Amino acid sequence: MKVLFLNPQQEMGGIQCLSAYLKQVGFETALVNDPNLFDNPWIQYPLVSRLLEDVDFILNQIAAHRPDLIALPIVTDDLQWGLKWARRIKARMQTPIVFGNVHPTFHPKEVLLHNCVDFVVRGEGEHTLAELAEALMGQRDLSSVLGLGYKVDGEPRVNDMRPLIEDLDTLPFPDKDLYYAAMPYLNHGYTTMSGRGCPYRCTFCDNNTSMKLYKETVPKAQKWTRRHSPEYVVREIQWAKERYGIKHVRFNDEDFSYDKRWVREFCTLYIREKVNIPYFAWVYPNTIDEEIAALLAASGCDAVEMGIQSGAEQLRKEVLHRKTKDTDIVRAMHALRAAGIRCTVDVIIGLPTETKADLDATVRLLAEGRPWHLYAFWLRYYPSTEILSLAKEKKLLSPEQIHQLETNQHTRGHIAGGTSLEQDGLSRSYHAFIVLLPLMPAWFINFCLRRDLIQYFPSFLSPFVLVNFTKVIKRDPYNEFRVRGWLMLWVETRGLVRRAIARGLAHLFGRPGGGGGGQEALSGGLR
Ligand code: B12
Ligand code: SF4
Repeated sequence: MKVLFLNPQQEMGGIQCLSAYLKQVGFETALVNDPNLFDNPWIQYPLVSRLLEDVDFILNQIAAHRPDLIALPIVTDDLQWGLKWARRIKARMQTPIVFGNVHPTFHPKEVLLHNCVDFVVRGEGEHTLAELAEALMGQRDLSSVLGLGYKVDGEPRVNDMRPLIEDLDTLPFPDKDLYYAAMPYLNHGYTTMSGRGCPYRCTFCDNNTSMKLYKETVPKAQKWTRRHSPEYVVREIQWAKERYGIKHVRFNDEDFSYDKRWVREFCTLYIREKVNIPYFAWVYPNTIDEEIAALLAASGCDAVEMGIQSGAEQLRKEVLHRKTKDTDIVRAMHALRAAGIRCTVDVIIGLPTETKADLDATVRLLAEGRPWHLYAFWLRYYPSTEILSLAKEKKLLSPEQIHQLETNQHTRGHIAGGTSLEQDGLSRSYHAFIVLLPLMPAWFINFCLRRDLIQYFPSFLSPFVLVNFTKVIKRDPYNEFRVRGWLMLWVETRGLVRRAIARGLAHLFGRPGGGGGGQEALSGGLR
């Protein structure tokens, strides 16, 4: 039994966990990547993308693997991408298709109503996917697989949720070989997670929705936030260092420092075992004080990213359900700077009920904290989040907009505009100003605030271009995303050009092929 994952351009942590587990229990796995260069959550030029898409190349690769099950990770922004590929695959082969990850977790029936999707996996997928594979081999009944959605006579059936995995240390290390073989540029920087779940309840976030889903549907008491032991994490990084010669680690946990005891143990062990690999982590403002910042720095943490979202304390509390005080945010930024850790902060623009005074408060807070770098995103309303219910309640969205959001026809990414309603000139001026703020001297920011000048800042400037401009000026000595981004663009574009030339030559000289994967492989993979 071979499970093939179709990957949407990014390095997907969940797929690496699934593949490692499937291999551990005796299945084969494979990965085919869709480079999706010009139509992804960051860059959206659908026309260019359609012109440059190499559909046959990807389908041929899939067929060449002769998979028994094709699995796609589907976050909400990728639903249309997933459906497009599932339809294309179904037009060429009968292999069953399963969708997993957040979107099918919350909307299993809607996803199953599409003819091209045979199964959905809800929540953590390791055991469910392995049991689905067993069911396809005739070793168990589909109705017995917790967390699975399937069809009976075309009608969606959704089984009960599966309890969460309690002891994460029982899981194998993520399957990096799978990704590095298909996308060699990813081996610049090692990404992983030291745990699962996040203790907070932000209204715009699917972490909150997932936690609620588990609480409501799994009878046994469930601990949503779980952590690997510090020993496991140190062993994993040592293993990665030896196996891949890694130079930097990126911990993708939502909040690396929510448990001070764990952080103390981890940092002490990381130093004692002489891991000596610098790392990046995401942190939450309440959890950073002088002690934790110093500990993180001593163990090798060189950069963090921290969401503050808005400088308006009341709005943060009432609309976002983030109970952080302004003073905590400023203290965290100062503690990190004093410890020598570069701090990037994230803010969201276009929040429901946000006023000009709230935007001024955000600028004021940032001017006081002085982050090293920052990202300003537009709000993106995801279906099933609390903030969408709030916007509906306050009648901030029209029925058409709600329909578009709930059926996911509206997929502008966070930088490209999100689904904020407040994309008027004023918000756009503030957005552009905030993105450039790390490059401005404090006196200039305060001057603009005092004279109320930000509203006149050019609103036509593209935040995407501005963010990249600030990154050129404030260079991060080791930013795996930057390195990978450029390498990916180079490798994938080169591949595209080479295949186009090969095809042109083949056409000129009347020879078939040139599409990669080859006709032989293609016909072999058709069922
Ligand atoms: C790290 C991260 C990233 C990284 C790496 C991408 C990745 N997914 O690994 C980067 C920065 C690239 C990224 C980008 C984006 N991200 Co992100 N990201 C995360 C984060 C914090 C961790 C992901 C992770 O590794 N989890 C650990 C693994 C073990 O859990 P998992 O991914 O859920 O996988 C398990 C199950 O879901 C399931 N499963 C997952 N995939 C599949 C596939 C199949 C076939 C099956 C059967 C099961 C299955 O089994 C897995 C193992 O148990 C999550 C939040 C979270 N905690 O999940 C957000 C999250 C996934 N991201 C989110 C968003 C919005 C994005 C972007 C759209 C942002 C943007 N506008 O650019 C892009 C989309 C890119 C993409 N195609 O995924 C949202 C998605 C919300 C939604 N409703 O869709 C999340 C949930 C954050 C949030 N709380 O709201 N992200
Ligand atoms: S802290 Fe981040 S991951 Fe956690 S609930 Fe809030 S937005 Fe979501």
